[in-house]
Amino acid sequence: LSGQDGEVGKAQRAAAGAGTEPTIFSRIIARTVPATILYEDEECLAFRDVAPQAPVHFLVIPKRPIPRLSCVEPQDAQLLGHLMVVAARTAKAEGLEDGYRLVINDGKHGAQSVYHLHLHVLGGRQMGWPPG
Ligand code: IU
Repeated sequence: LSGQDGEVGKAQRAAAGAGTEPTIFSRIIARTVPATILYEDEECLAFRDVAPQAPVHFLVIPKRPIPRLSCVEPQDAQLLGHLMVVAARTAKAEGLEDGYRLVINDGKHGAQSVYHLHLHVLGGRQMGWPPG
């Protein structure tokens, strides 16, 4: 689906209240909502996306609820680098030796629907370019 009925419509509606309250990802971190967790340390969590867009699709999130990439500050650089290292290590553990795609959606035009910063890692099939 696309437009108002699909992911983009959901994302556009989510943008209206962006970053004002805790999201479902805070509940996944707190284990009050179940998720298939692939990796965890003090700073971040990696878990499978509930609506996978590729044979392997997981998210890497900071435990600190940064709403979106455009909110990050220079002092977040180490954390952001750590998220990418965890993405790469978890991709390797998932067997993605032929490569994968990293995606960060930011805000309305980026079609972000959950306002807790997350890296998407997608793999296990050939990706196209450009993304939609
Ligand atoms: P986006 O970049 O904000 O559009 O991505 C949010 C993702 O979070 C999306 O791929 C959802 O399928 C995924 N997700 C999830 O894995 N578990 C949930 O409970 C919810 C969304 I809500």
